[in-house]
Amino acid sequence: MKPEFSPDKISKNTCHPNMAEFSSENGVVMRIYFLSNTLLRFRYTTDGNFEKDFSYAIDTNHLFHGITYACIEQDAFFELQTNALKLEINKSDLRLHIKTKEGETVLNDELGFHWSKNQTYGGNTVMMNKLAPSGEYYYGMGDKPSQPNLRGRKFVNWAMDEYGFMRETDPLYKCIPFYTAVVHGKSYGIFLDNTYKSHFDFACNRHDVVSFNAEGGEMNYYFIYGPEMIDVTRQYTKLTGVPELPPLWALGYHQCKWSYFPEAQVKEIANEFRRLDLPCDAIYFDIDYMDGFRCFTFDEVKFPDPKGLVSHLATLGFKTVAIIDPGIKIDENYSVYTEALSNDYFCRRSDGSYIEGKVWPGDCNFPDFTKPEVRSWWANLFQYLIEEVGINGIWNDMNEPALFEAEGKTFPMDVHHDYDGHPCDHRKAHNVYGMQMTRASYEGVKKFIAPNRPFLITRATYSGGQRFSSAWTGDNIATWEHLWLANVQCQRLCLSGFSFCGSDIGGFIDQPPPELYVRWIQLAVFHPFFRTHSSGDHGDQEPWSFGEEALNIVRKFIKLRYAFLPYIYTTFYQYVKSGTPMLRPICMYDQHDADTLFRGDETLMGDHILVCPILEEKSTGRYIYLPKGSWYSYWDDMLLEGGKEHFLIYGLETSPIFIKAGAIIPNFPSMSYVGEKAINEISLHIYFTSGTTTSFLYEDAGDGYDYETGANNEKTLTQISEANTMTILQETIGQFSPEYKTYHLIVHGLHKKCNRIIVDGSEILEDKMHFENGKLSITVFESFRRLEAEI
Ligand code: MIG
Repeated sequence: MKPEFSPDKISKNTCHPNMAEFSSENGVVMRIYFLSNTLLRFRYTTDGNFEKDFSYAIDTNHLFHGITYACIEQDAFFELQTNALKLEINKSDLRLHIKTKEGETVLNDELGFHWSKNQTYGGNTVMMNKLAPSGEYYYGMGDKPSQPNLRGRKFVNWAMDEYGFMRETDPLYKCIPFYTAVVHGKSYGIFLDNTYKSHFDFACNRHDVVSFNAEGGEMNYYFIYGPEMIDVTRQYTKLTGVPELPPLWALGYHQCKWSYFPEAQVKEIANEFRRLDLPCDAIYFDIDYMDGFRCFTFDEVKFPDPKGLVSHLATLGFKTVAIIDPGIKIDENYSVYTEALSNDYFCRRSDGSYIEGKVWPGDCNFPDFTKPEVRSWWANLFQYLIEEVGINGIWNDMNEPALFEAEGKTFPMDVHHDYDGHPCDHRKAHNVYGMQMTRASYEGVKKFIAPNRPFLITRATYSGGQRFSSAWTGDNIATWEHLWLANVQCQRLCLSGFSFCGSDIGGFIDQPPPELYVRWIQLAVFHPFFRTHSSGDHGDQEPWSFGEEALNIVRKFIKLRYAFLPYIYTTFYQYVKSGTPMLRPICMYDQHDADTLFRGDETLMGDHILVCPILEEKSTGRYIYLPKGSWYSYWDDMLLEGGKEHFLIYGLETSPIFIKAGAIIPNFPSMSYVGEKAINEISLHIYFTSGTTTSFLYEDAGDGYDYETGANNEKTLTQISEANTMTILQETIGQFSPEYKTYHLIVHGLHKKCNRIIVDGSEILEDKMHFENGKLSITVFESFRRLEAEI
């Protein structure tokens, strides 16, 4: 083992306004930045010199501007205090103890910061050990295909193309070195903002130690205190940024395959969706649309008139998304290549030659997306696809970066990167390469799609990449295990600040049996990104490819997605506004309930819908743990008590969906695609229960930017009920005038008709109330403020 070093006695300390600095006798300097009462940043250098402070992850617009803190010297340690936390720093070895203000332990250093020297490349491997008390559990870490609760596991962060990955394959495509921990009801998070290959060990090698280290750079991590887990994710997400609101169509159903071509096939697929009454908003062009896999070109034989095709699809209500890879074909007759070459935009190796790698087009060079000038050039290339051809969204693939036949399947480590003016080798830039590609693509799409909103999707990314693009989980397989994985990975991404995510529905590799495809659709209806994709070389994967029964069920569920769109869009808005994850594992819903801490199947989508996939073949039902509280079973309005497991029956035509009692869920009328027709009414499903429950509805034009200047509504809908009365209050902030003028209210869970209903002072006539199967329905004005019902 290499010799390891650790800090010794503190020789000096300085308390600056928002930052404290401690130096040890052997040259270590630790800085603690007090960003907020609950958000702290720690940096260490071993030779007294800090690197220039630069991060791709941190959102430059974040609002954690720093706070003042108290610094008290004790005999054995320094004590630093915020309004929420107390830190103790040992004078003898710089080790750190984090407590609540009240003095309860949150997190203790074990060995704390230590390092070894990197003899091959120079610099250090920087390491951190923390104590892992029993009963502490770990979650997060991006796309790791592992059990939800990570205690006992270890992971590597290094973006990798893993075709046909399996459970426990590590690393995968994405690199999000962030986790949250729950310990005896309290939660905190750690974000290691270091882009080198990093390793996290959650009490695996040593049962009582959590460690994280990086093979270069600085020990630079953030500590985030909740104490609620959801607030840890929110703070992390605010720190690393949120995306802008997507166009509403991006939350509809998307159909993809590698690849739909020629033109006639694309049209046929589109027609089939409309003929079979299957709602769908987007169709994808995978790599075969290109001329010899040259980015920003179309194959003239397969697609003689791309612009005509795209506008034809638009008349059918389809948006189009086209793939773009980072590899640029070495071809002197290809302008993208010659432009990049003459401007020196390609990545070079240490001997000055360009990095050449084989991908789909054959030998390629690769733009250095970590250079601002290269990003603006790349952004401008989208003028052709977006503005001229009329493509609506962009898909970035192979951006780990992935190379065929290369050692390690990626660039050699001596490749140079600009890193926005902080030149470095590939060891440091590898994990951000994909993210910087999506950043450049985002800038381009945004520019040319104006006045509409951009939509992007990527495979590789780093912390903060959620600002630029949505993501999918990569090349999965049509197996039941992968259905389980899709569920776990999407929840994990949401926990890790990356909510706009989904999996290839049905599996990318191999063909799913009809039953698996149906179960996958049933899960993905509640994933933020909802797309079927397949490698296409083993049969078809359109909703009609699995027989009549499957088609009818799939149609019903895609329609359900469109019905729930206002709820899903509201959930997206909460993500954008507050960093609130869209999918919330039930441990995040109730971290104080120990029964939630190991479960991964059940999940909340937004505030009030709980879903759970059916994960087994020929299953007719399953055990489901409902968190504390009361829940309505969606299909039959049966009211179930939470805080325990229920065995419930689900034939193939239904899946576990529960609505929190008290919630008000908005639904759209049926449609074939977003914007097909004016929305003339929204249904509000009110789930009756005693007590007070608050629900939200966010609305705006669904595209464009008028919402930024006030054309949006934040509606708060509150149900206040007792056994015999129900009051519904609506408060609206905003100046958006929706097309619809009325709500169709449907009250679930009543045993009889109401005696009297008064809306804004006027009584609703008997004959305007309908009562059927335990549901009461009435129509009220969209502008109503107060409804009172006597039951
Ligand atoms: O080497 O573009 O994950 O979604 O269909 C395969 C072809 C390249 C990998 C992506 C997949 C996509 C495929 N791509």
